[in-house]
Parts: sequence; C-alpha cells; structure tokens
Amino acid sequence: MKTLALSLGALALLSASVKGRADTLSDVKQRGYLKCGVSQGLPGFSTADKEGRWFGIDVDLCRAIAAGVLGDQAKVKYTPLSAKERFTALQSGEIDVLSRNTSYTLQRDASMGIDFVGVTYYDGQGFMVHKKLGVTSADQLVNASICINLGTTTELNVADFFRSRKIKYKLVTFEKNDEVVAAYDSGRCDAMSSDQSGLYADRTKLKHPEDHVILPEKISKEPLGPAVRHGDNRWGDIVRWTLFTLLEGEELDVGMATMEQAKASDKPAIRRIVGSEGELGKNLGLDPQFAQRILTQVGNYGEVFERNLGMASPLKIERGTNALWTKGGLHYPMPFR
Ligand SMILES: N[C@@H](CCC(=O)N[C@@H](CS)C(=O)NCC(=O)O)C(=O)O
Repeated sequence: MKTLALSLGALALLSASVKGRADTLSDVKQRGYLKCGVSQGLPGFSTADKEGRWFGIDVDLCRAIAAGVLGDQAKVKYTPLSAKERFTALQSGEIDVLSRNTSYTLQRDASMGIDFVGVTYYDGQGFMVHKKLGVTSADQLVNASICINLGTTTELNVADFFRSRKIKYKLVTFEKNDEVVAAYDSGRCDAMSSDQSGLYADRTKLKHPEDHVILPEKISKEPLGPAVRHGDNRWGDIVRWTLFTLLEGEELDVGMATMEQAKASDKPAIRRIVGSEGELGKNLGLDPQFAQRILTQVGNYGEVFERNLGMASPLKIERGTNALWTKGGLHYPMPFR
C-alpha cells in the first residue's frame, strides 16, 4: 500500500511537472517573462494605452513580481480576461498569476484549484444610478433594473441584497464589462452594480460622468487580490511576499522616492529589506536584492496607490480601509524576518 501511495504521489508530481505547472518559478525564469492575467480595461486597476502599455495597481503587482524574480519590471506579458474566463486561464496554465480585481472568497479559494495569496485592495459592492432618478439609497431601488457583469460576486450579492429586503428587481447581465457600461449609459438599466472602485472607474467612461451618483451603501466585502494555482506553494510564497514587500516598503518609508537614503540607512529593518543584511531572498529562492528592485522599479504600496487610484490619479479614491494598519487601515504586511 505504502509503495502504491508513494508511486501515485510521484506520478502526480511527475505529471504536474510534465505539464510544467509544479514549479512556476522555474518556468518563469526559463521563459524569461511572467504571464499575468488582468482585466480587459478597468482604469486604476488595469488598462492599456494606445501603444499597448499596461497601467494600474493590478498591473503594478505583476511588474513587482517580474522585478523581484526576473530583475526587470518590464518582463511581463499581459492577458486581458473577462470575469468568466479568468479562473480557467489560471487553472490551465495560460497565466502564472491572476491579478484582476478578483474577490477572495471561500468557494474560489477552496474548490477551484487556485489559491489567493493576499489582498491588494479592500473593496465593497455598490450601486451607481442616474442622478435624475433622485435615488439616494439602495433601499429605494424598488422594481429597478440593474446592469451587471456575469461571472462575478456582484451577481450573487445583488440577489442577497434584494432577497433579504424582499424587494423586486430585474437583473440585466452581460459578459463584458464594457457592455454593462454601454447598456447603463444608454438608459437600459436604472442602476449598475459592481465593486465600488469599479464604479468610480466605470463612471469615467460614461458620456456625462457628472450626471451619475454612486450610492453610499457597500452591500458586501470585496477583498480584491492576486491568485495562483493551488499546489505550487513556492510560487504562492513569492507572490504573497511581493505584495508584502510593497506594503512593508510603505511602512518603512522605503520606495522609489527614498531608495537612495534607504540604501545608506543603518536601521536593521531597512537593511534587511534592501538586502544589505539577512537572507530573506534566499528563503524564497530569490537573490538578496529582490525587494530592493521591487521598491526601486515599481515603488511601495503608497506610491502605487497614489498614482493609480489616489489623489494623483483621475479616480481620486481616499485611502480609507486601504491605509496601512499603522494609519487606521487594514493593510498589515507580515514581519520581514
Ligand atoms: N470583484 C468581483 C467583480 C470583478 C469584475 O469582473 N468586475 C467587473 C466590473 S467592475 C470588471 O472588472 N470588469 C472589467 C473587465 O471585465 O475587464 C469578482 O471578483 O467577481
């Protein structure tokens, strides 16, 4: 029995490595670039410009992984994915990491062959309505038609929200987010519902953004974060600690703007993160300067947030729950030891 169990285990390992999925770190290094799954266009999170260059907080996480693992933030191939396509793309090996405003839920984490490794943005679901409707609270959306994106948690939360209030409503669903936006903009729905960050982003795409209001209620928790394939723990560790590097960088005030001072610092925590002492990189199978490169080439979480979502961006989103724990928010990087 023991021999059989062992050989089955060995077989599973072999078949995983034959398919090239057991060791994503080696695959990425050998290939020379990272395959990153992003959204099809959500300002602040992931959008491409006319030259095909990608921007956004989800894109910056991919750039950070490439900087840490391959030494160069530019070594990334982006695959735009609809909500429906995203999990299959990760399961099948089409991408190495999914960094696409995806909510971390029990069912996704435990039953889809994928693992979430952290949270890049704490969000919640909201509603946007035409101002002319005069609606000021989601409770007033009686018999309303709501436009949403298929294959999302959005769909399920809307159902919970109205069912628990015994309010009648009508769902109008689309596979692509741009179809949702176009339908809502043309007046086909009274409201559209999505992650609030998504609503702020989508509002910028409307013909007259100023004619629309985002209602105050957050009807769910939407912790958005990156996911990797289940079973490749080394790769999961690398993505998790890349995200923590961005956060720890902000906590220590080490980033693009401060790297030169940081390299000269004699503070132990700063010396460890820039790689002047300790063996943090080695534990992950990376070199000592992996975090220094991430913070130099991409910046820390605060810098990433401000340029993509914050006051230096068109979205102007407050830090709120996305502040560090030291400033009353929820982001808490685990200790760099
Ligand atoms: N966070 C939710 C919603 C994610 C989602 O796909 N939202 C839509 C509406 S904001 C979206 O991002 N669409 C952009 C796209 O499809 O490219 C989930 O994980 O299910």
